Amino acid sequence: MCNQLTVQQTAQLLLERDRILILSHQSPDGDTIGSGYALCRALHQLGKRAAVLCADAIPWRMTFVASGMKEALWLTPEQAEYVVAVDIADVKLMGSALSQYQQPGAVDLCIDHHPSNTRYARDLLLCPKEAAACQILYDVITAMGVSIDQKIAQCLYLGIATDTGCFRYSNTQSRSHEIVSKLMETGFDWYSINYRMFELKTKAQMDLERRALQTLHFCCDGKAAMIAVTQEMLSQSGATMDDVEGITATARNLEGVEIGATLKERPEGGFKISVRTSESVDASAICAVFGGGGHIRASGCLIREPLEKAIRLLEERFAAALAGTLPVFTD
Ligand SMILES: [Mn+2]
Repeated sequence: MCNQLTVQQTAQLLLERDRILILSHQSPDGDTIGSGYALCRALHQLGKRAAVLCADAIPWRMTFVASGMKEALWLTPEQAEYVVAVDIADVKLMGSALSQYQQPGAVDLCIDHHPSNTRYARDLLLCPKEAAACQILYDVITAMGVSIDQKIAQCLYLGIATDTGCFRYSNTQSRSHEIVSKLMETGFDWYSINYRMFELKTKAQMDLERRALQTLHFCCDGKAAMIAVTQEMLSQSGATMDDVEGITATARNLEGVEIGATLKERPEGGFKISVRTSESVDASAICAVFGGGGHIRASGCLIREPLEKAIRLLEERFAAALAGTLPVFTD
């Protein structure tokens, strides 16, 4: 049984609780981390004990969210009496390290913006129209009567900037700018967050990009482009697969290209394929052929074949997709 709550009810519920454990999803992004730490800081400001728990460490670009936390108010997972999940659409996304919170009834409250939320929590504040979970957290924290200081502001900003691609993606709302305008009144340092999140590259990352870009390869009369990232490139550059996040967009954003794909080699073999397409091509239909799926403009799948074979299979599918002869799967 899942109760749908309003912002006011959610704020009221949190005000009545103490010893609150906040969960973020695995491979954390700025929105789940920003939501978690903003809420945690707001609860600390009210004198409540609270902590954030995530299966993975906070990525180094985002570690500022945890600076100067009130350690006396932090708690261990065992001390928790109330569990809140933020920006987590499905319990599976918590990661196997947090399997105990994936049992039915383990999560008391979920605050999320994914339309695909599986309603696993007892109480749910789901606002699928919001560009970022941090936009919902802004409302909840304000409704709790907490005054938003610079530390909370930078957490909320991190989430909104992350999920809107620094206010460039089509999901960016006037409300995103309105909230950020309020946050900026606190005088927090937004420039350094933008710099760390959207501009700064490590040398290893640059080296990996250089190696990967050498594999850039066009097909279908220049209407499709592919880039491969192999395990060898990772070890040669000292980078990780997270460091090539932007490269799929690079292939798709080339002039005249309607299908951009990256082939990322897995340590256990085979390739994880990410496909991005223009309006005229269905990325999920391309990936469905290989047992994958996702969104209409951005999808993924797995191909358990050597690189050359994987490229050949993709080329065939891309040609069919561009010709409009791809079979359409309904699920
Ligand atoms: Mn999000």
